[in-house]
Amino acid sequence: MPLRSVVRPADTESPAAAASVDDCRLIELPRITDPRGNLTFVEGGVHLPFSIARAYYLYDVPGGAERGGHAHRALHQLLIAVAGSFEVVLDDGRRRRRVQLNRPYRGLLIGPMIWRELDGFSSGSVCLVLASQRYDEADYHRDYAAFVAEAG
Ligand code: T46
Repeated sequence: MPLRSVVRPADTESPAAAASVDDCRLIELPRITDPRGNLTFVEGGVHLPFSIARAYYLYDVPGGAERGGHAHRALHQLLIAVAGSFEVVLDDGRRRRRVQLNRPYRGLLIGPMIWRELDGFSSGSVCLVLASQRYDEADYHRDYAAFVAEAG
């Protein structure tokens, strides 16, 4: 999967059925290296193709646990392993691909109508998520069969 540091605006016009796992891309974020410790920053609309409406993070994830297991109808998100590592399975209803996140300066951009499952969390890992919209349960597809029917 290619790394890209230049973002293009999120496509909010295309029908959801056009979503593909190939549209999920890794973004390289700025890194300010310093003997005191490194710093990475993210600006919505600059490093991300959307404005940031919400941030949340997963932490204290027990070994063997799985998160996700759903898709979003309209939400765009950037996932970053700000500590440790984990893996993300991406599924557009036709194909699946697995991506490992293990750098705090690299994010995985996931658009609407992509089923995601997170597993393989290392001890002490933290998954930071920057999202384009505030939390809305109505935006979730939590039933895989219904998701595939709509995605297909
Ligand atoms: C995603 C993966 C990576 C809220 O109240 N506000 C929020 O912003 C979020 C994200 C969740 N919640 C509540 C909803 C549930 O009662 O927290 C509970 C756990 O949520 P969920 O089971 O959806 O958590 P994950 O880790 O399976 O999924 C989350 C996101 O929901 C999802 O968008 O892509 O992280």
